[in-house]
Amino acid sequence: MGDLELIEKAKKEGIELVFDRYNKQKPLCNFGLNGTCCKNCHQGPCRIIPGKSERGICGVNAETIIARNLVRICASGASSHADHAREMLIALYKIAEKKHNHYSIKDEKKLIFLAKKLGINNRNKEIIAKRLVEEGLEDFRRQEGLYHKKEGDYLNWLKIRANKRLIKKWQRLNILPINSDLETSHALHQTTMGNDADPIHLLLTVLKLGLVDGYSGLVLGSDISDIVFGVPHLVKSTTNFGSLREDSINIIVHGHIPFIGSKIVEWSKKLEKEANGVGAKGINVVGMCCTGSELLMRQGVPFIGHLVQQELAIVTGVADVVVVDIQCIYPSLQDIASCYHTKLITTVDFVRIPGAMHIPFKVEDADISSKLIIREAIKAYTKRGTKIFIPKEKNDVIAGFSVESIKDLFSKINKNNQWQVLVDYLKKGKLKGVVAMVGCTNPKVDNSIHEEITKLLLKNNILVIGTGCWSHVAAQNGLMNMSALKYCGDGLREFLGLLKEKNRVDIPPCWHMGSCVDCGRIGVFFSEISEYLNKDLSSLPFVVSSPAFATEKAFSIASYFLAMGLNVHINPVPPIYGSPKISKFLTQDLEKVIGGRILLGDNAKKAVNEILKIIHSKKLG
Ligand code: BF8
Ligand code: SF4
Repeated sequence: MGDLELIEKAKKEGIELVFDRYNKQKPLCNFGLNGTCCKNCHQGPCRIIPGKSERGICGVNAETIIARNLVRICASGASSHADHAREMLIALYKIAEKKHNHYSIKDEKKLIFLAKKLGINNRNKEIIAKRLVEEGLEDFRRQEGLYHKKEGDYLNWLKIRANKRLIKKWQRLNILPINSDLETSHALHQTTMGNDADPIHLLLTVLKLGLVDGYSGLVLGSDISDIVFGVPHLVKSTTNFGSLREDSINIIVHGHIPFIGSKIVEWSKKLEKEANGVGAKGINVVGMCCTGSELLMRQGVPFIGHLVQQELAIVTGVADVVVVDIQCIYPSLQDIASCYHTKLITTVDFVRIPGAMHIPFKVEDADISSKLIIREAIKAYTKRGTKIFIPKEKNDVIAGFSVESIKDLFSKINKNNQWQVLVDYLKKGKLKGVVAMVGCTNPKVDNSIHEEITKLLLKNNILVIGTGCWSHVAAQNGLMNMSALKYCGDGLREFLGLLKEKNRVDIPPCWHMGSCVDCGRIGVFFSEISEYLNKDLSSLPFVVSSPAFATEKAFSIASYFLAMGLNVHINPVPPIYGSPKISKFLTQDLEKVIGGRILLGDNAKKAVNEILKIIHSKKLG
């Protein structure tokens, strides 16, 4: 797919890549891999060595260390998503204040839909938006329920977006979060030296943090971004490095929040003449990682690479600007950019990279910063070197499968009960289940595992939906266009054919639901079906797989799905192996507590076997 040629090119040019650094780190530390190291205080750091040092200096054992570490991973992941969502809320407030006209409320329908759920009634959309923001921000500051727990003292977004059956279950387990910031800070406190030493109690906190991640991060983030940028609908574009253009100025937008990217797309058209003035044919904006998905599904922008490909994009020699906001940005980008003409630009105050240019980006002066960034790209283009190689491969992609657009597709078959369309196919057994593919790529893993699992699922008549870096791998391998129908079993092909016929649009077998934050859409998708059927989510043939998870965020997303009662395949093995008790609890016993558990499987066949076992045990009808 061109990656190998680019890796070869980097080698020739003396450029160190993530894969080289991974090799230098080998062998990776076993204590870290097994979860049995603790540096939560300075009596240590401590490591658990069976038969030698079974306890840390404070007396804590392997189970507790592992459980505490998982809590900290989830607190970090959840706070990243919650910060993202808060950023969206603040931006919406500024937009509603109308003190600037850089952005507007694009999707009034979604605004009203959410406002109604929150009990907000007004005729003025700006007033509605501000009140909606206040309700969202309440999930970051509510203190009620701390001392005197009352009914309903938990996240507003969970109240309006979660499945009612699940809320009751979470209430029974006492894991309903009061407010996002409080829960993540509480989790850090809970896991300091001399605090919670009960591993099961700590693992329940992992589930609670999954709910924080889900409702004050993922679902909230996607909902607000829909209000500002519009609910995604089916859209066509391209993927792979072949979407870069030698004759044009290439701007790679990388990170997670769609504000910068959407403005750069807009201004790239307006400033085209300036680009022509330096001999470029035009300005080609492409997306990397989750920003790639955000821009793809709403503006049809090509998305060109996932986590471990970000450096390769610069190695092509045609990346004029790489502009980044938050999360999953390798600091090595600057080292590589400095070997070419590429300008790396950071935009968020708390994400700085030494050597990179910093152009602060605020929604209230988005146009100014966007123009500055584009003009930097125009300047950089004039300094392009000759070390250029753009892999030719380029695949078509169909994206934009929001819950709303999926229901629209179904409504052409059953106007009033949209979910019945999917349910009928599941009941008839023509579709065996739905699997959500999520998460990252990882240099530790052969990332073709994404593609292999996906193809096996399609062959087994499983509808595949998904987000994040999985979507890049799937799209780059042609699984998000019509050519992938050849991988589908007969039942799945019939289902997709029916949707195509009734809607008169191409429906590929893998449904791109968006960026990682859009895992919230997956949660809403599953929740709505479970509510429609009035059945526990854990009784339905739905599974989640994260075959190459890399980040803390990916683990907190997994906790969100686990808390919903879903079975979640996670690879590589999360840091749990240092305790047989914890491993057994998470991979077996958790099912009795919440309905789902962690599935392991380090290759596609093993993973799919595990997934199919679950799916076949949960037949509908
Ligand atoms: O949030 S899938 S490597 S890019 S964490 Fe990061 Fe993982 Fe990619 Fe987006 Ni998600
Ligand atoms: Fe060691 Fe306990 Fe301190 Fe952890 S909290 S570093 S196990 S003494």
